[in-house]
Amino acid sequence: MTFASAAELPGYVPVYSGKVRDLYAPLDATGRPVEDRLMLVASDRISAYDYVLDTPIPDKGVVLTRLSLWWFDQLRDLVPNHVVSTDVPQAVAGRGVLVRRLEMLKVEAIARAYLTGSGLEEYRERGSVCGVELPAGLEDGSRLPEPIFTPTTKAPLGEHDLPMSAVEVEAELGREQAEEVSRLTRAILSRGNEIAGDRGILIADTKVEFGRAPDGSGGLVLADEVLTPDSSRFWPADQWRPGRTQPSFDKQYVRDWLTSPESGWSRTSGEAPPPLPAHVVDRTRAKYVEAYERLTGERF
Ligand code: PZK
Repeated sequence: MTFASAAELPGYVPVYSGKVRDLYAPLDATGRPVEDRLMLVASDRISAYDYVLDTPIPDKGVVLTRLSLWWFDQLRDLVPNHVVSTDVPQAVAGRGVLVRRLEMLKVEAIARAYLTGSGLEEYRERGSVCGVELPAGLEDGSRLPEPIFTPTTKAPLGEHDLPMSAVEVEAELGREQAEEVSRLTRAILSRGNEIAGDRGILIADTKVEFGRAPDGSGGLVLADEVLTPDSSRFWPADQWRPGRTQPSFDKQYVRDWLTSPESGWSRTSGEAPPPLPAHVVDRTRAKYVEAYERLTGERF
């Protein structure tokens, strides 16, 4: 399923469909879109190796929505957020959130606390990441001395985001706001790791999105989802061992099965991955629930 049909969501019109989440505009009593609100809906879809898989993970949308709402609370003293209400239609109960419609910044705000992925590649080529000089001798999974800001462009769906230099971010946002986005993004990841570290999860990096009120009043507002395993790399703290690819807290069973002979699939085949077997779905669902329960201390 790609899009909950309009028939299932009376009073809302689809605005945009992402890989695993959808955006709707609420309609007023006269059938016109309410211009200052949106509804964000997290689906049970899961992506791996750049594909959205055919097999949903039951409750993933609800778990990640509840986790994001919990984080917004934990971050309230750092930055205001876009959440208005969780009073949404039954069809998206628990995974839909009504939010303030903002003017979104054209920058993907990424912070990294551990070195991996494209940050590691850049470090190996240049000894720095996004203009930040780093100590020698770091390896895949090394903890950075402090979180660094590594912004990217927002590429259209299906394309990959590209790194942005400090000069490009300043050209887009102005110096003051660029500095504020960098400071807040790093502070969000620091706070995330202060909380998660005690609970057995490392947050290697995270992507957040900021907006501002369309009338120009007020400052930056934290939008989208925050510090979920979809927007961040979660690693199990007890398996952290720099010098190798770290296991993913949530997606490791999916990746292991897809790349195993049992799946019959090859990453390089260009073909879509096969449906997941029930045991992989069950164990993956359990990892999302475990992340939620460990972090929040609440039963799902
Ligand atoms: C907004 N996205 C990304 C999220 C998707 C796509 N508060 C807001 N105001 C205006 N625009 C957005 C938001 C938020 N959040 C977010 N694109 C626009 C996105 C979820 C599902 F399909």
